Amino acid sequence: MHNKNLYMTHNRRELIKMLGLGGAASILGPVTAKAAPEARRSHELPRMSTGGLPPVTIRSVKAIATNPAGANLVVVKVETSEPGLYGVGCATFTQRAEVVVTAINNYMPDFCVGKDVDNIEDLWQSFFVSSYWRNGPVLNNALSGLNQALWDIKGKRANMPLYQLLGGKARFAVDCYAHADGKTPEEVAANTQKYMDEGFRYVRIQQGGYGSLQLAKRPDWRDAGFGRPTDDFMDRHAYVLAIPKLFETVRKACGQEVELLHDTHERVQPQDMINMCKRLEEFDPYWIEDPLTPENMHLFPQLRAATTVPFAMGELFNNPNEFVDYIAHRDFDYFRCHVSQIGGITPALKVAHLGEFFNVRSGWHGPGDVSPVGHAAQCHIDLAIWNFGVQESIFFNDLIKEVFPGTPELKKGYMYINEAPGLGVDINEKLAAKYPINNNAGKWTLRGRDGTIIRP
Ligand code: GCO
Ligand code: MG
Repeated sequence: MHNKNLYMTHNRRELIKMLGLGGAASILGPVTAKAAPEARRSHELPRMSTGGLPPVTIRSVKAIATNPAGANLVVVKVETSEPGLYGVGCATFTQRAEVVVTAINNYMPDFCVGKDVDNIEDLWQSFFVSSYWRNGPVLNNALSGLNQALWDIKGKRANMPLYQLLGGKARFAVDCYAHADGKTPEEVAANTQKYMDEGFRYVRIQQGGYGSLQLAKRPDWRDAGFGRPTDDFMDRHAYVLAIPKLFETVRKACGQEVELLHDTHERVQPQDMINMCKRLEEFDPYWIEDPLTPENMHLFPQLRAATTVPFAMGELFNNPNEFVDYIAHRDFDYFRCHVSQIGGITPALKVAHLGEFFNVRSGWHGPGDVSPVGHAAQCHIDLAIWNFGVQESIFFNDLIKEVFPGTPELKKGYMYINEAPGLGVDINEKLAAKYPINNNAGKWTLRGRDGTIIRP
């Protein structure tokens, strides 16, 4: 309800509906071209957009950062020359949120103000190369915020939910997985059963988070005073032996039907990965996630050839082109893009469509460090693409829903967006400002037995 009232007050669109497109253009043509004087620089001719109406141009671009539930979230708000018409987009890089805010506020207004909101691809391509050096996590997140906001505006101007512009629904709702954890396999099995009882068909199982750190004894480097007390220690051996037992216990307790996922989080040596996956095959995992670090991708064909376990890969990829070869060689079965890390909806659609030709399906990254705007964006894509796999989901608490009105709903393991125009999610700036971001988003310092850094 929130979105419909807000956006339907615009005289422009009602006038168009009343008069029908053609008539309006002839009436409004010359007058409105003057509507956005600041949009036109001296050497630019007046531009006419769809249906002969003057273009709606970008009036302002700004970052809104907030941390209402423990994760730094950043969204971009794009306001337009049409009063009350604006869009929001996710630009969340939680570990370096402040730098993304600077990139947005210091570089985007000058680049975007006055430009036609309709030309999403042109704005993506031009901002993408505007820094000459490109494809880093900071600038791609900033670009994603702009890009998602423009798609939001496009949907509002068309008065349609975004998935309609992407081709409509290919399924009735978005199947999601829940996260079951626990100190022991029995505890994880009990939590898995709980999610199954709530209606989830897919459950990701972890024993003590990533790398099962609680299984590790006190490492020698701590006694040697090496590293910091806050550094984590992972015993790879304990982990590689524990995960097959975890799957065995959960399968015995919860049955064969539930789809079980696991995230190795790039923490295991390639050879250990092969051995562990071979021992997991009998438990029919739905996917094993990020089995290799981005630095070890050249070993994927070897891993792939050694086991039948399905793989999901890529939340750490920033460059959308990084997916091309591996998808074309079918080295993995699910692409795990963090949509804002690769630059937003526009590149995500391209990765998804590429995947269809090689039967590689989606598994967009969707933890707590994706804002509800970002969750909605990938939900719209999930509804429209054919090669949908499964969607990572989180439970949004009431405060998050207040800060982000229109946040997608999770029911019986399905995610539902609301049918409002655009992305369907807004941000309450006043409330968001009450929860400032911080820069202690985890140091990710993980060490092996002798203190050697493990890439997390
Ligand atoms: C996942 C991810 C996350 C990341 C986190 C980093 O599969 O959901 O691995 O949990 O660790 O997004 O900030
Ligand atoms: Mg992951």
